[in-house]
Amino acid sequence: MTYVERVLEDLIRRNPGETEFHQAATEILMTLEPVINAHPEYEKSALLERLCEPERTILFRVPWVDDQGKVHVNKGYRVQFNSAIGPYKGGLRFHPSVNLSVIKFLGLEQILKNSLTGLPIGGGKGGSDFDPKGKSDREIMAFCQSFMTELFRHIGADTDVPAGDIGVGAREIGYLFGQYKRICNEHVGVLTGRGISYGGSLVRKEATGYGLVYITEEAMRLRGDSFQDKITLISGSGNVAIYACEKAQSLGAKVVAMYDSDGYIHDPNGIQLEVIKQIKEVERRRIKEYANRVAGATYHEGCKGIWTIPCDVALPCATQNEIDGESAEILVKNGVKYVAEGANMPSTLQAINTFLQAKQVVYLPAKAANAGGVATSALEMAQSSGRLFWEAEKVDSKLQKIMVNIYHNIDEAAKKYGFEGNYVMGANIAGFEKIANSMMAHGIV
Ligand code: NDP
Ligand code: 2IT
Repeated sequence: MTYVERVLEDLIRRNPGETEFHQAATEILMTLEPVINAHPEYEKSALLERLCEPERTILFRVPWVDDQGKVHVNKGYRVQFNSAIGPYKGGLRFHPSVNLSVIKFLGLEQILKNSLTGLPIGGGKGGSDFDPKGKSDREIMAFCQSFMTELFRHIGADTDVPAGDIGVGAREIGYLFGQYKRICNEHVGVLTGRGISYGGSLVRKEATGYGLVYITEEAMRLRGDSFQDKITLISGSGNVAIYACEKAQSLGAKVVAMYDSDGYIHDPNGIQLEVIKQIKEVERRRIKEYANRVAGATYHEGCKGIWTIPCDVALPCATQNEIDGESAEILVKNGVKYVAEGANMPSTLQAINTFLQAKQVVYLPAKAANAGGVATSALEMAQSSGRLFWEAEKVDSKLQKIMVNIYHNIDEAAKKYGFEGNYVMGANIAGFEKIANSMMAHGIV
């Protein structure tokens, strides 16, 4: 048994039931074999065992009172996974499916993603099993204040800087920041994704979706191709999906379908994004509404059917394991050329294999493809510590350069180890090398 296999077996045994964490660790560790073989000193210093064990795991109670006066108790999490290259950095997810396994898979991915950005940010993730759906603004505020009343003692602008993820957007970040500032009496860059009027960065809201399209555009450009007239599917209709759609459409793509967790809409004439924004960002209603408002569009219950629509480009932007092996096979059979992941771990291990084996498909994995969000968070941190405010063009051009660089780095890392075109290998290896160097430099810590 190799070192990598042993570490993985131990990890699965010592973290029972954490299926999402096992999945992410398997995907990552199994690609690191060539680097590990080239560096026997990594095994001697138990580098992989240390990488896979969070530096700190914080679990806490979040009590809050709803509008009827009923008391609820949710679970709160912050996993401070790895600070080798910078302060812990990563989002907070509020969704009923959140558990320790989900937060750990996200945290492990985040370490390598943040390394790929080229910026000094470590990896962390947090959240709660709180469900923001259907809650009043006051209930959201009460929950966020209670969550921060514990979290504040573990975070800081140079220690750990949370941001948004599923269920945590501008509104939640505002309430979380307000409570942090009240408790600590400090107006600092302790959260990113803040409003523009109180320390946020222009383009952060759009950054994950735009970045996803920029890296895909670079992959297309190098193949003499572009987004022009590409039939595109985008899953989800939240922050990442909406801004991926906006940028893809501006480059000429024809986005024909999107979804929320109830079902998908199909608009063969091309999605009218203003209608989606109105329904999702302004009214906070279900995507089903779109079919009532736009002639020619249809609504279909359930999410999975979206992947049966023939397309050139698939941008999964909702959640983990939304593309299983069967859906991946249908996408490939229907001729998909580019699959780029806005969501974290949207493809199952079987789906990844299907994409990698299909020679016609360029597959850009999440930790590279969706790194634009956290990269722009790091730009927000730089502006906060410098007490500066950069114009949108400056942030956007930095984001674009970062995404193009990520593409070239993962491409070169794949080639270096003899896996040309395999960006899963490329992204894991390129992200890992910088972490490994830093961890070795720090000694056994
Ligand atoms: P949002 O909460 O804004 O949107 C999430 C979208 O995904 C909604 O349309 C939601 O539908 C849908 N969704 C969530 N869970 C499920 C599910 N179990 N089944 C089907 N649909 C689901 O989140 P974001 O757009 O911020 O995040 C989307 C993905 O992108 C996540 O995987 C996140 O980790 C990743 N990501 C986000 C970044 C960011 O900066 N925000 C950065 C990098 C990655 P519904 O409203 O019905 O729940
Ligand atoms: O998954 C992610 O990279 C995010 N949710 C964004 C994290 C961040 O700190 O901006």
